[in-house]
Amino acid sequence: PGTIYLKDYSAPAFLINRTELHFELGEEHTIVHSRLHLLRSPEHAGEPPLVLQGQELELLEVAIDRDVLVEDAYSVDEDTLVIDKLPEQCVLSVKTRIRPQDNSSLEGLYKSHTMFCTQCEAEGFRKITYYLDRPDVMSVFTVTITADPVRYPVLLSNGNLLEDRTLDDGRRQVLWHDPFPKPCYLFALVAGDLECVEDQFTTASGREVCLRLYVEAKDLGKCEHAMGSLQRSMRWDEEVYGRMYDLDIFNIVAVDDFNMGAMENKSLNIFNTSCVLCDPNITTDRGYQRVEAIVAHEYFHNWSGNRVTCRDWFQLSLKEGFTVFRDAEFSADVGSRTVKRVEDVTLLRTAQFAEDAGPMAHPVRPEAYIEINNFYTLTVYEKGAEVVRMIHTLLGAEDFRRGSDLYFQRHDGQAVTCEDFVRAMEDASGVDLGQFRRWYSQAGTPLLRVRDSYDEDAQTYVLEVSQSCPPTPGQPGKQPFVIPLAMGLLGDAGNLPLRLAGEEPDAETADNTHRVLVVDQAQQRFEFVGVGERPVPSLLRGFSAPVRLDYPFSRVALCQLMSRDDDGFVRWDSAQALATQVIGDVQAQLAAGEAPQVDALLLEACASLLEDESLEHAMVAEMLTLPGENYLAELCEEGVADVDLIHAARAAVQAALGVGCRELLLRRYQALSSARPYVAEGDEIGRRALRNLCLDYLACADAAHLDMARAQYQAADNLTERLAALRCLACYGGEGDWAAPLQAFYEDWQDETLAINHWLTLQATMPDAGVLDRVRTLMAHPAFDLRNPNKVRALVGAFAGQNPVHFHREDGAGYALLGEVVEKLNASNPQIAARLLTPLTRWRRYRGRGEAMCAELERLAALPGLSPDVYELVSKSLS
Ligand code: B3K
Ligand code: ZN
Repeated sequence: PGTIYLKDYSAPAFLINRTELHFELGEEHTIVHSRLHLLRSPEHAGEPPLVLQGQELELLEVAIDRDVLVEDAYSVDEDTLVIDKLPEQCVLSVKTRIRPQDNSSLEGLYKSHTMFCTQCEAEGFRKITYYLDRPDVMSVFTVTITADPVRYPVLLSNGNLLEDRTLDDGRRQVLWHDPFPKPCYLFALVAGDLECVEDQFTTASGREVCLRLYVEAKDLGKCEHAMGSLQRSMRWDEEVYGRMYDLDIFNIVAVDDFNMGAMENKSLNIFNTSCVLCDPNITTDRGYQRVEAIVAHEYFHNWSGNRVTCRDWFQLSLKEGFTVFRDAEFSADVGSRTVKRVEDVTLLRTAQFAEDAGPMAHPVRPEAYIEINNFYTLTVYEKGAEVVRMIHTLLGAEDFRRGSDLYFQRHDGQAVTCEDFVRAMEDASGVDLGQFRRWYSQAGTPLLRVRDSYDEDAQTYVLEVSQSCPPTPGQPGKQPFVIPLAMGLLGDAGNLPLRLAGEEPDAETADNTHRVLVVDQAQQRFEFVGVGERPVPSLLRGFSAPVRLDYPFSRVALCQLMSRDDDGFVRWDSAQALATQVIGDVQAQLAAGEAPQVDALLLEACASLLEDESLEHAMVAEMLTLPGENYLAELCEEGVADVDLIHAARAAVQAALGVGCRELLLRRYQALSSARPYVAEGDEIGRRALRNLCLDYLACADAAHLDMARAQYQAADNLTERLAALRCLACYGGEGDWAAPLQAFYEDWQDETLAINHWLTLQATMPDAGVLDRVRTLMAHPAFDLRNPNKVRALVGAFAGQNPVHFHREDGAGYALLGEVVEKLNASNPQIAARLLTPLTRWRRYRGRGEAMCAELERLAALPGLSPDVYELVSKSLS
């Protein structure tokens, strides 16, 4: 497979003003008839040939302006249809036959159970018909669908329904028209036996929008939360970004077999059922929040993605980074801002930092790819969102909004670049983002080293800040980034006023206890004056930049920040840092064969958190949650992470805290119980999170507390409490404790595939020695299906990603299991195969495991018929 480079971009030689598609949906095959209204681009001199992309298509007929072409007037191969000597303007008709029922890649037009649906981003449209399958070709689509009315009572596409009639042969035909020009990746079609929930939304301009959520009849009762989320997002985008919805209809369709979370097709979003359906018995609290965030994310794409789209796929973060930032702010506004930030930073530091330090590291705007599907990454999405957040921080909310208004106004209806976005921000604010642009072109996580000194006589406090960034593939050296460093200084009685040397002391700075230092050189010095006492620095407040911070915090300082800093994120982060240090102590003790000794400071800190009734429950739960094993591994140097030691040390610390805080945990657990029926809203979610965390500590500390878990399981009226209880039994009990409840859970919920997926994950992430065999057994269970990505992720993905001790078994059996599944999926669903493979790409991290991990990668590399998706990951990991 070849590499595609950003530097090779050239504008399309043809435009497609209008696209007419006609689908004859059938049980054996589907006929697609397209009429493309082509125009040679005025910018292109000469008579370039028309090169259309197409894959797995059976070409039946080609015609130009109604003249059917003879076979030597065009050429076809596996990937293209090439036509020479086209007139400057013409209508090209192409008839193809496709087989959606055999399409297991879940890209293009395919079948999920009995329904037809599409997924075109990034390059799935070429599996539907020959086309200029690139995002900078925008066209007005008109779509007719004919189908059996009994099997497919619902027939949907983008835009407005213009016609609906029964043909002479009894088939039904509908006609959809989308007035907004769009790239083909936003095209969608759905045909199935679905029911819908309907509601409405009135835009600020008075437009009445009909909102419909299409699901299988059995799921009609699970739509309320998504519908409410949609309405909240529509309102939020009007209020915060001034963006209004632009059609009279907005549809969401839920599909069981889907490669990712959801897709923002114009006015016809298609969702993985797991990201839209909600019910207390099948959805966790986290799940409710995830649904709200994803519904918002896809809705927000209507402007950041659809009205203004990407010129090419290297610009993917233009729509994804911006939209993730938008959905994160939405979640922060409708829920708890600090908790949302903590969750996002945890993901970023655990998984994106690992990506940025591994063989697939790439800039937010990549420069080369083999398979674009491999670049829907945490870097493009999450780090891309951090880059937009930094622009927001540097410009301030008002200028950022001006920049966003200018961007939408300037580029409405266009396919543009990250550069266009940054320029709009600059033009609207007057802030020079020249050097800031390096965040788009340089890969790797910068390291921010901070050292300080205090001069009591001079009353000055100096921060010496230096930045560096490790080499990444193809980028040995890096230039300094622009790093907004939000900070404050904590004194004995609270935050100190901040004044830099050279600044006038005035009334305004007197109560200025928070500021953003702009770090833009390799080394920099910030001198604060009038500092009356040696402060504890509160650094990187709100995680103001996606960097690793290196400052030698004492444990006492961490405890102060934890209990008293103004910034909720810093309070949480200090708790994490303290726990990380203590787990590090225990690792060293265990490695030396000594008994673990848990620093009393951590115990005291946890105890005071448990005693503090004034703190938000969710926040206490976050602060008491020990850093995860993957994060701890991520903090290690290459070749050093020892999964067994990390696991043992973390577990020992958790048990010690459970023992040490037993009374407080018990008291809090009881006090947090509630007789009220389940609601998935903020305070209640926080209450359950903290209560479940208390239970987890108690059960970890002493198996006698498993009775509480059993009681909780029995009493629970929701999945969140049921799963937390089951997890305690499964992690801290023996087979006698978990076997029967696991079986009972299956019997109770076997008809709810989304609940059963949690059941699969739980069993794949258990710590017992039998887990690998259990995963194998479950792969043959009726609840599993290799064709369904949710199930693959729930079982195999969870085992490889969330059970480090057993995935990294010394005998290599974990790697072999993953390799086998990747090999199977390589043929049927390459996108999922490549995703699943990710844990193996981290082979440089782990002590004593690199060789075995590489051996599995090499075995895969040598397989015949490797998809470009898997080939790219395997070859880049090994190089
Ligand atoms: N834009 C889609 C992702 C498409 C992934 C294609 N491999 C969903 C989203 O980010 O909103
Ligand atoms: Zn997106």
